[in-house]
Amino acid sequence: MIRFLTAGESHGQGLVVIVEGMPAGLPIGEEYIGAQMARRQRGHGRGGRMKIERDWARVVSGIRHGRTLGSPIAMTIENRDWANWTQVMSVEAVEEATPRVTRIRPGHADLPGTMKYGYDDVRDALERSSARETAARVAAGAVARRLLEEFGVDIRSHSLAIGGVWAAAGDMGNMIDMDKIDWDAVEASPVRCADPAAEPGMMAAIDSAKEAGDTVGGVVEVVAYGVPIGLGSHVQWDRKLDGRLAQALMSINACKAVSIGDGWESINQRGSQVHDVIEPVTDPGNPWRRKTNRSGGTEGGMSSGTPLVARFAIKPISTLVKPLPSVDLDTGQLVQAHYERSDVCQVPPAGVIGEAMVALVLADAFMEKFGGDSVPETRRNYRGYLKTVGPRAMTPREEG
Ligand code: EPS
Repeated sequence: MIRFLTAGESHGQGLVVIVEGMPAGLPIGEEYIGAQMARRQRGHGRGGRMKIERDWARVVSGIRHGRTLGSPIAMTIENRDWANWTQVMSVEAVEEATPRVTRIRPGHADLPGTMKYGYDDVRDALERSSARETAARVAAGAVARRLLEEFGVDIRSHSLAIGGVWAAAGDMGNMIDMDKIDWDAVEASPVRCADPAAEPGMMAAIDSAKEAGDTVGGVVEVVAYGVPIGLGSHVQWDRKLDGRLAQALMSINACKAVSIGDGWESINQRGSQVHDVIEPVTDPGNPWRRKTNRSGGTEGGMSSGTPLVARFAIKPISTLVKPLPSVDLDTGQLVQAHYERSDVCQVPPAGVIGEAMVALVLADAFMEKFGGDSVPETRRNYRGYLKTVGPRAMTPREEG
């Protein structure tokens, strides 16, 4: 079982993450994790904070001489901005009065968080609910990604839509031809878009929202290639891989919808148009090929062996330069919502965060299926299993 926990407030000293359950002997280091974290910091529509931060996960435990030990991997990520917040975010009680946030932002955790925890300062809710926390998830996800790489799993993402501008390939009802995506171009794109024709429109949508003191959302697609057949399970609701992916992606800040494969598009079609025909097996080493991948790589709550395709929607960020009318926490009277420096669009970083969450779910399902306390042991189990997944007449199986 691979699990992780994060800690940290947006303007506190930093973030902390512990990843547990990684097998021993996995080659990894801070450079590898840092490269993933740098990807999260980029993107058109990011605000001033990303100019301050140089996100780097310092490994405190669990890795020795460039290899995992099998023990919990603990990492810390410094908030450089902390230097500007030492009084406001002081751990110890402070003498001088700290200005309180009382103007509630609709759409953020401000109101329910403040009511639930009995706070008198909205900052006590907004600090932890900030998307700053996703830096820690990307650090954890990098470790999971490194494990999956050892087994040929490659996880990518791209922006399908931003501010109402859709990538042509993302036309609802048509699955993208994954083989045609130039992933290097996606990495170079300021909006992480695979369609160069849509990129200027997406950037313009961000720019015009910024000019208007507003924000925009969009849709991200995460693709995982090389996922073996049979991760997850059909036998219990909480073991279903698609359900676990949906929970993980929905937990990303500002995420409002998740779909797998054709998802919402499939409701307008007949069954014969929706399911992926299985082709006759000519190569037992590469069985169960499909003509299409409308299912997005899961059937019955398990991976089906085709690329895993998950989409998720990110709403426009709720912190607005031109704030919505709201109410004051103390008086209940009409005020303008609080404005605190923020981003105009979180869709490009959301792709990197989505990859991290998919990696963590897949790595967990992978270790559940193959087990092992060291990478060689996991590899033996993995290879042994793959020998059994062809057509029964072509795949001799060991006697029980
Ligand atoms: C973020 C850090 C935050 C925001 C953003 C994401 O830093 P600050 O509040 O100091 O600008 O830029 O958070 C949000 C969009 C949000 O709604 O909370 C980061 O590290 O990604």
